[in-house]
Amino acid sequence: MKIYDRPGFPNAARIRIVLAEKGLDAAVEYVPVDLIAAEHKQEAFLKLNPSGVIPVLELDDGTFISEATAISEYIDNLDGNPTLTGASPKEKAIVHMMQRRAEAFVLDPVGIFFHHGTPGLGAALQAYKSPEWNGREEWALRNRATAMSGFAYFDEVLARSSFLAGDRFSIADITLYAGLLFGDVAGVQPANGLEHLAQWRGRVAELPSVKGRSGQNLLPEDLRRLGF
Ligand SMILES: N[C@@H](CCC(=O)N[C@@H](CS)C(=O)NCC(=O)O)C(=O)O
Repeated sequence: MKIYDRPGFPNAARIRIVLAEKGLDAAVEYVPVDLIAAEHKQEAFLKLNPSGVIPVLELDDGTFISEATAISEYIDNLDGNPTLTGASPKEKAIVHMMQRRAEAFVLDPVGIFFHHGTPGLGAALQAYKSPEWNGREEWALRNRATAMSGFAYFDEVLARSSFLAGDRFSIADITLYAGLLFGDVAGVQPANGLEHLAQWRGRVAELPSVKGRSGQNLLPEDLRRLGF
């Protein structure tokens, strides 16, 4: 299997955590995609994923699978013992629902704010993003507000259960965790006092599949090019 991604990007981190949870990191060859040079918007990459985003999984038979959730489901089911995407029909449905909420309430709006309300990944990629228009700033700020409400919503969920979909760590938690990492970079952070969310984040950060993984840090060369 090959994974096309870039270390340190939130959707790349989702897959890297799934692979670590399943003990499959060594089974994968990583192919770096230069997001800052907009490599993922060029024809060669668009043939792999017409959405023009990473991550993409390439199977040994040449099949390309994109969308972090689809890739996660594939990896989780490979050993016939899904632990991150639900085992029973009810668990699967609840994980799916909460995962989608984590995307829609936090990860996606943080991404919109990052790309449209900040300089994002720089000039080369900005050319592929939305043009300047009068409503752009308001749209970015609305998405930041959506993410802030999402943080509060998940704080309430986590007051009632250990993880987003119940007692078990799942891809829903991984998506929200990636959203929080992305939020740190984009300047969209939970309000003070969301204690359940903060405690959950601390617990997730300590998981062996998450803790100290270099794949969660942006490459130094990328940081330099972005002016950090
Ligand atoms: N819905 C996609 C989102 C993937 C995504 O947005 N990936 C980011 C990197 S974390 C990306 O490629 N961004 C580049 C861009 O937006 O041009 C998924 O679940 O895989």
